[in-house]
Amino acid sequence: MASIEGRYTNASNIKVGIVVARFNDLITSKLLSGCVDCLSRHGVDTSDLSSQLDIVWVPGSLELPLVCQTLARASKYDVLISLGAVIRGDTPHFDVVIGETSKGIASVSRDSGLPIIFGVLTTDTMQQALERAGIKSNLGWTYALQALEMASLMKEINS
Ligand code: INI
Repeated sequence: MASIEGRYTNASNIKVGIVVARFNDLITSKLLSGCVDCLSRHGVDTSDLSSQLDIVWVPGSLELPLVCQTLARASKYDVLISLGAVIRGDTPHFDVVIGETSKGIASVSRDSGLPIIFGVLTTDTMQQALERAGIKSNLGWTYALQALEMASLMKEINS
């Protein structure tokens, strides 16, 4: 029997791409800083000259799938993290934005075989989003941990 699982160590040899939406930048920039902090504390070089981390900004969550697909096709990354914030109170087409974004990212991940962490916060209010982006905890940290685990797991399975 093989028991296979991802590890959080050896992060110094993985390449991470983060795609982050500017829409609701107050939230997404906090998710991004939580993400980068977690990656850095696990050994990923997050300096400006790093060859381990690229950060790509897009206008809104609806653009995340296309840019994730483009990065996946570049075959440079072990894992991608998509970051966005869709807040129900602020948009009548909330369901369209979150539905298309989540389906798009899942489809790119399956089609490319590259793990893509779904870090798009979906909340009813800005207050709830703020609580998940730093006031209480920062889910950006959790998304980065999940990215490290999945990058490691896929390497293990494919080795
Ligand atoms: N994009 C978001 O990331 N979050 C939102 O809540 C949102 N709202 O409210 O509409 C949003 N819209 C922009 C959308 O993602 C695209 O950038 C835009 O439609 C251009 O294609």
